[in-house]
Formats: sequence, C-alpha cells, structure tokens
Amino acid sequence: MTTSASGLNAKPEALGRVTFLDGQGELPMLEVSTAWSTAAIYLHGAHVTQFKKKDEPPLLFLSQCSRFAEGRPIRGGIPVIFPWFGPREGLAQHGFARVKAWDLKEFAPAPDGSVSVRFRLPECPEAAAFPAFTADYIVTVNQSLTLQFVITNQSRDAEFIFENCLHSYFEVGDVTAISIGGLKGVNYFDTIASFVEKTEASDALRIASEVDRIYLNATGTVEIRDPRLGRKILVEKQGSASTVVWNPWIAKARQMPDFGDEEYERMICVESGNVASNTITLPPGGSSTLTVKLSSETLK
Ligand code: TA6
Repeated sequence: MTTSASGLNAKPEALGRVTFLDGQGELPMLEVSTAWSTAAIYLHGAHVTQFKKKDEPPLLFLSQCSRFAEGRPIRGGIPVIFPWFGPREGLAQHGFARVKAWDLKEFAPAPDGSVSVRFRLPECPEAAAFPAFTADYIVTVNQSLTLQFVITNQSRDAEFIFENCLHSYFEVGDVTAISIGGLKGVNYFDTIASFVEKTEASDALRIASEVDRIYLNATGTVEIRDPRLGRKILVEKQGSASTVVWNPWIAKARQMPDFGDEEYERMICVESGNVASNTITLPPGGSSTLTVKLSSETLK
C-alpha cells in the first residue's frame, strides 16, 4: 500500500511518499521517498536501516549478514540504544529498545517535501524495572536525515536514570582511508585498553586496528572525510554529551555471526548519545531530547 504524504501545495515531484511493506524477515517496514532521498525504517527497534541521497552511495552501512528477527538487533543502520548502553548483568547488551516492535504513531508531510515519521516504544515487561516513561522517536527525511529521541519521565515522584545512544553505522569506501575530525582535545575511555582514560590528540583520527572509544563531554560536530567515496559525512547533534567511535576490525568481525568477515573495511560507527558519566537523570515530569542530524557533502 502506498500512501502519499503530500506536502501542502507541493509540486507532484516534490511530494514526500511513505510506502508500507514487509521487509526482510517479514518484519513490517516503511520506505520513505522524497525529492532528494530515500530511507528505510523498520518498526522493529524503530530501526533506520538505510538513508540514501539521489546520486550518492548509501550513507548508512547495513551488514549483508544482519538478522531480521524478533528479539534480535539489526546489524547496521541506526540502532536505538536505550535505556542503557553496553553490557548489563543478565540482560541484553545496549538495552531493550532496539529489539522491540515500536508503534507507528504518525507520519507528517511538510510543505517543503520533507517527511517526518514518529514512533513510540510500547509498554513492555522490561520497562517495569524503571519509572513510568514515554520514548518517542521522530525521523525526518529530506536532503539530510534528522533523528529526535524524546524521553519523558511520566513518574510523579521518581527520577529516571538512563543512557541513550543513536548507534549510527556509516558506509565508507575504505575505512583505512577515512579520517575523523571534531574530537581533538576530548577525553575518552579506550575500551580496548582496559577503559584507560585518554585525551584525543588528533583532529584527523585514522583507523588501522580495532577502535572502540567512548568520548565524554563531547558535544561538537564530528566529520568523517572519505576520499574513496569523495564525500564527507557530518554528524551534528544536540542534547548529546557522548560520542562513541567503533570499528571491530578483523578479529572482532570474525566473531560476529551477523557481520561479514570483511565488512569492517566498509563501515565506521560514530554514535551520539549520553552514556557512562554522561548518563541522564531526569526529574519527575522532566523530558530530554537527543537530536542528531546526518548529512553529507562532496569532498572538495
Ligand atoms: O559501538 C560501541 C559498542 O559498545 C562496541 O563495544 C560493540 O559492542 C558495539 O557497540 C556493537 O554492540 P552490539 O551489541 O550491537 O554487537
């Protein structure tokens, strides 16, 4: 079924369009198309699996070996990590939001031809361990991809302590040829060196081995320069104090059943959220919004 989310007075070719279909693993998904771009979003995890500008390679990396199954995270795209980041004793890594089927609440055209889609995390048993909350996720597609993750503490008396992260996987031509700017001078935990705290010395971070770094009090824009694909990717954010940079490299890639052995060569994760010492404590009735805008420009 195709439902045209027509912009007001927009020319036909500028209409944003949303198509509902069964995706991989028969999981329900939406395809969004605009005059500038297309996107794919599964209800499973409210997971954006693709964003592609016309005449450009896909912006996001999606593993050819990803699972598409209830209870399993999709490998690639933008996993929604909540209400905790990383491992937690006896519980799923990176929280439960990314393995739940979210409810599609609305999709709204805009006069400029953009399409916004809003999802809400439904009640689930795992949420009982936390104060009452609502989690809404708004994806806006146009020349760029904007994500807004809105958490509201619905409790009258309890504070809600949580981590959140939009764990974006980016497609690159050759990970050893890219450079990552915007983190110079920022402190980070190097998780592959016993979480030793270090300070980023470079404003052109290169990848030549496994990298798994949690940058803290990092609020700036990160730029991924990709000479092979001739583009730079901008990761702009608000309401995020943490940036995570990850590439599994060879050994870890081989250990992941839902990730191809060579796929580490074509991806880099630059993740935006609030984790570790940047964990959020939301007072009763409080609300917090994590906003991430992903865009790309030709590398001059
Ligand atoms: O990206 C940071 C990280 O925490 C890495 O340590 C690695 O575990 C990655 O997330 C992927 O986690 P996942 O649970 O999706 O396999």
